[in-house]
Amino acid sequence: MARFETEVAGTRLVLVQGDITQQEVEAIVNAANPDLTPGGGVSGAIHRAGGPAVTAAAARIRQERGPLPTGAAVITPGGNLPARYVIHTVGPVWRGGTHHEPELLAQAYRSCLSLAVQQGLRTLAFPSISTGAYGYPIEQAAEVALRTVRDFLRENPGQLEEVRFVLFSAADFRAYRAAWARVQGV
Ligand code: AR6
Repeated sequence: MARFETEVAGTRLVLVQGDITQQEVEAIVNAANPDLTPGGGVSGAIHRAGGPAVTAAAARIRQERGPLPTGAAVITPGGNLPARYVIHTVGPVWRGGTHHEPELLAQAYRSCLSLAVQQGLRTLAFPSISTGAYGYPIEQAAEVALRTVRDFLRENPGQLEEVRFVLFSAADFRAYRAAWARVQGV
């Protein structure tokens, strides 16, 4: 499986092709819907693998706080996953790029990173948020994702040991690898 590793301000930044439900990190991120129901895509897979502990905790948060706004994040236990926690965030639905999609996507990544640091977590894995059912073009999403993570790591040096992007397909991995080359050039 394809893998790429670099370093940003003392944190390992890893791109890997794979299944996020199998990652041995402290927390994995879920590309959730505002109601925090299992749904399909990566969210369905995470709820299936994590089991009722994940789905029930997410339902409780939904009941207490209402729908999760786009760009926000909450944390639940990881249930049966190798990861101890799941951080659920809602990315933007792509509506042509003129509805603040880049800002909202960046906010989703930042919310997850901040929550992980707040909780004292050291290793975190992201899927490619918004690039499935929500339709965000992957080349653009990858660039926002990587620039946002790079900037956060520079602003919070030494807080995280590893941030990993787990890309489901070889094509998605290549898109992130190419986006990293563009982001680095800036
Ligand atoms: N591991 C890693 N990545 C995965 C996995 C997996 N096991 N499964 C799918 N992906 P999506 P979104 C990739 O649609 O666009 C849900 O129904 C997938 O190939 O899961 O943010 C929610 O309930 C794609 O590249 O998330 C929401 O309603 C990426 O994960 C909605 O979809 C994201 O695709 C959220 O849409």
